[in-house]
Amino acid sequence: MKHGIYYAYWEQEWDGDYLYYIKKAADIGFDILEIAAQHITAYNRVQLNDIKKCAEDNDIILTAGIGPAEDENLSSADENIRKAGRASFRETLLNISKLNINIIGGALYSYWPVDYSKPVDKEGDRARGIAELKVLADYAADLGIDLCLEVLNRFENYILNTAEEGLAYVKEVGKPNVKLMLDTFHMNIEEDSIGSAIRTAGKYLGHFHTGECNRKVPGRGRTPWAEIGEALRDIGYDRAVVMEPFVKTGGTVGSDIKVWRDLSNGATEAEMDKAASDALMFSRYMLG
Ligand SMILES: [Mn+2]
Repeated sequence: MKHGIYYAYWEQEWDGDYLYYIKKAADIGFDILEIAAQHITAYNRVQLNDIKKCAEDNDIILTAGIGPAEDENLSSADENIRKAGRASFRETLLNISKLNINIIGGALYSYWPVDYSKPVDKEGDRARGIAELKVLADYAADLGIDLCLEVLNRFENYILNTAEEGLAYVKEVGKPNVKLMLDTFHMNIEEDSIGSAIRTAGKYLGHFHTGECNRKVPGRGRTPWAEIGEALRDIGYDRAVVMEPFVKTGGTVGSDIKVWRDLSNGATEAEMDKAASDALMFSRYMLG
């Protein structure tokens, strides 16, 4: 099991100086840094190579997260939007492959954050997303990338809210590199039992996010970490565990994540680093 952290813990925008965060993650002792895939398409060959080399030099594995834009939604009823989604995903996957990234997770089957002022067509979106992902999966497989479909809570998406729904979807896509992704924050809202949800995912679990119920770092809340660790050991999970804390207000990150109060107690960057370090030790102990 490898442990990581999502760079946006320290950032207010869905982009950042990844060279800086790779070094920081390595200094703290993480194995993995997860980055946002959205802006990777804007990076030139030199920038991509610098990030790849920095990760290698610091013994950091990179993974990617994505919340697709509404106008690039693979499940949209609008053929032009699906077409834009296909093109965008192919470019993104090609670029992350240049960073040796082989895991991308998130709401790949939809868009994020969802605009609930619009009508919801769960069945239609589900069917269109499955058809698109069957094709995209083969493209990703050629690049050595696993597509990990994140189950989200009802306030953020409507297609996959539980591990059971996620598993059925992944099985319908039916591609070995399309896997399920769970996140303790979302499971806390939707699942009857977090342990059972992890066991439901079983061998289909391809990526795992952690965080407390209010998105503080693991170990500072009431999430059932012992139950989660037991379930992960039961299914023999040996892939990435990436903590995804959000504790600061402001910027697009604060707004998209709905952080309306400072959950860090006014922490300085050094104190944020220390909290991440404590959470890493806690996670290795509880989940490994
Ligand atoms: Mn997540």
